[in-house]
Parts: sequence; structure tokens; C-alpha cells
Amino acid sequence: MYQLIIFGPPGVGKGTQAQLISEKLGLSHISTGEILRKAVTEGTELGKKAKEIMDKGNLVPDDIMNGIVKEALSSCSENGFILDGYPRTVVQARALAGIFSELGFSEVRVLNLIADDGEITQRLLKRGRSDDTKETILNRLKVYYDSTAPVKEFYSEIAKDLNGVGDVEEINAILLRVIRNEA
Ligand code: B4P
Repeated sequence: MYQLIIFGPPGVGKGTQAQLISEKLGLSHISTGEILRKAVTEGTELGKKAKEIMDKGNLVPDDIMNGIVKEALSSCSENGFILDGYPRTVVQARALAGIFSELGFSEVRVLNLIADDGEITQRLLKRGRSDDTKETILNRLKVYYDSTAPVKEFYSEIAKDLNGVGDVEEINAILLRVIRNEA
């Protein structure tokens, strides 16, 4: 059973790679960003609250995110899961450690994708989602360095740094080799 977290700054390609990996290995792709965007589209209470926060590039409160992820992990595929966009704070990482031990997931690995701020900014401006404006991207990067980057320390023993710049399929092939312990 694959127990994976894909980690990195906004726009590094977490969603892109997690989608490909989940299709190829038959995993549950748990993207907290996608879950929130679906709630926004459906106009639920969570969606109304989340839209305002996301459009500013800030983080949705930890307790909400922890509950969402616990529920998603409780019914994940028997092949395993790839968590994309979570944890984004040390508080979330600590909560996740508790969820993992409750659910018996003890072989978790972290794929840490790397790209510089210039590359990320260009990608996001090109994509043009409602949270991809220049001002919001700047705040998302600030939030990343302030609140999310410290999570890397938390996972220093189980994380592997991987280059996120280059051809999507080539990056994917490298990630799959790492996941299958071939690299
Ligand atoms: P997310 O949906 O997680 O989005 P992201 O970090 O911006 O993007 P990702 O890294 O997945 O990049 P992608 O593959 O799409 O978060 C959005 C917001 O939701 C957050 O700001 C926050 O408000 C909220 N949120 C989510 N999770 C939360 C949590 N746990 N706690 C609190 N709040 C939370 O790629 C980006 C672009 O680059 C795409 O256009 C893609 O096509 C392109 N691309 C990908 N790989 C490429 C490559 N190799 N070369 C060139 N372009 C590439």
C-alpha cells in the first residue's frame, strides 16, 4: 500500500503530478485544494468561507482541513493514497501524525518538489485561476515561506527532494521510480 504526501510551494506541480501518480498506481488522490474548490462551486457553507480566504492566498483554518483529510483518508483506496496540498502548517502535520497512527498508516513517504519563485510565478500567471493574480501569488509565496516551509523540517527523515522543473512526463517518470524504490 502506497502512503504518499506530495509537498512543495504553490504551483510547483503537486496537483499535476499527484493526478498522474494516482491514475498510474490506482491511489486515492486527496487534494485539499480540489476539495475546497468543489465546495466553492457547490456553494456550501465551507465553500462560502473558503472562497474569500483562498482568493486572498491565505490558508483555510487548520481544524477544518484536519477534519476533511481524516474523513478522506478513512475511505481511501486499498492501493493507498497521495495527499496533495496537505499538510500546509506544522499544526496540520501534527494532526496528521495522529490520524496516521489511528488509521494504522506507518510507512508514509514525502515527495518534496522544488522550483524557484520565478518559475512558479510564471506558471501560475499563465494558469489564471481566481487565486492566480500577481498580488495573490505574492501572498501565497509569503504564506508558504512563513507557515508551510517549516513542515519540511517535520518530515526531514522521510522526505526526498525532487526537481519540479522540466517536462511533466519526465518528472513523473522520476517520481514513479522513487515511489517504486527504483531510484
Ligand atoms: P492548491 O489547490 O493546493 O494549489 P497550488 O499549491 O496552487 O498548486 P499545485 O502545486 O498543486 O500546482 P499545479 O500542479 O496545479 O491550493 C490552493 C489554495 O487552497 C491555497 O492557496 C489555500 O488557500 C487553500 N488550501 C489548500 N489546501 C489547504 C490546506 N491544507 N490548508 C489550508 N488551506 C489550504 O500546477 C500549477 C500550474 O503549473 C498548472 O497550470 C500546471 O499545468 C503547471 N505545471 C505543472 N507542472 C509543470 C511543469 N513541470 N512545467 C511547467 N508547468 C507546469
